[in-house]
Amino acid sequence: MASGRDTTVKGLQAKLGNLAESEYFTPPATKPAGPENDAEYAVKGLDSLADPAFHNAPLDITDWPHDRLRGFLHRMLTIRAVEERLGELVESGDVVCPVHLAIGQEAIPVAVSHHLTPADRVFGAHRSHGHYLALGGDIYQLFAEVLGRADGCSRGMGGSMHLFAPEVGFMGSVPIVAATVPVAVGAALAAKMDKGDAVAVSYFGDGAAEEGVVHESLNLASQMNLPVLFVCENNLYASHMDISQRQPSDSTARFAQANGIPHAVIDGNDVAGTARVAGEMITAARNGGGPSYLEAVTYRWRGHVGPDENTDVGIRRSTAEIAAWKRRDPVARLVAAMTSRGDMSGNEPGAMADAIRDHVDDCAARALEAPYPENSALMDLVYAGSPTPASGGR
Ligand SMILES: Cc1ncc(C[n+]2csc(CCOP(=O)(O)OP(=O)(O)O)c2C)c(N)n1
Ligand SMILES: [Mg+2]
Repeated sequence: MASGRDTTVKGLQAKLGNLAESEYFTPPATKPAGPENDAEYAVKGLDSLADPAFHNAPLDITDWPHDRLRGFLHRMLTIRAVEERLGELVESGDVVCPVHLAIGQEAIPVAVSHHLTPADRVFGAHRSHGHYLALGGDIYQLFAEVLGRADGCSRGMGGSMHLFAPEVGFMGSVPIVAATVPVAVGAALAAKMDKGDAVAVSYFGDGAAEEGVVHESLNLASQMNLPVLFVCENNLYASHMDISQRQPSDSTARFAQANGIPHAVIDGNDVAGTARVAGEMITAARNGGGPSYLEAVTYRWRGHVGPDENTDVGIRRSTAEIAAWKRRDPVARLVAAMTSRGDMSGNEPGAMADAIRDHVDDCAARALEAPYPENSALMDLVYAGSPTPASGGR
């Protein structure tokens, strides 16, 4: 390195960290005088929803029957067990594709999927294992996909960030940030033209909300009154930068407001509350009410990519912050509410988690033994007319 520049990944990450911590990304202590200081133009923030000291009590489950809540718990535990196992497989070197874990965010897709059927059209992005699993996507095929095996849900050609399970309504995830948002709007237009009651769902992050195409999509969906639910999983980070360094408000719902779309900003770690609001929005979309925007505030326990916690790259996340958010654990809060109402006895949640982990481990073990695709399959699935995973069998 004649120039003395450090171009290693660690070096570049250190540089990114320095830049991100520089004055350019430090929000002003007081906002400059201007229309944004007028009440009429006030930009609402997340307030206590972004503070893990709040919203960590047991959930309000008053209106929810026991078996529904058990179903929520089972799905959330499944997502967590799968992602923990995937993290181990990254650490052991068995998984070589980038893996973005959503441990801590499980409640949102479980709550939303509760109201969906396979006729609906759901789209995700780079952090979508939970979106796929919450709809009932096959666990073995997910492991096989992330391990690059021929049995994978995308035939082992896509890896963690290209999941596809049309049999449960999951129409695809794509890691180009925000790329599936307009595709979901197109699917909603198709659903409307079909004159049925199917809806589209678009999951995206707070970082994606900074992409221009999201704003075009919101505008079009509003103007055409399309049956689409925008679900912004606001985990307060895009890669290694906190939202306070990227946007003048930590809430993205103002973009829906600007486009005349009904919106709600909620605790995304409350599966019962999220399901209640998502249900109202999806029902409205099915009945011709057009689009809605659900901003669900949450936090990912692991780093941007891979199993570690990102306490040493980019904007370093403090261990205290991570620990505080773990006290807003969507799983533990549901368990606490169910046990205090008498829905579950002391050791039942643990037994359920153990049984799920056994099944997940079995799926992972089978996937590790599964064959890779043949080299001759490389050009399959590239052009229209080639066999698709849905039609070509698995
Ligand atoms: C168009 C585009 N720009 C940048 C990236 C790199 N990138 C991948 S994920 C990500 C952050 C996304 O943040 P957010 O939408 O909040 O989702 P999260 O990772 O928090 O779930 C970025 C910038 C990309 N994949 N695509
Ligand atoms: Mg984010």
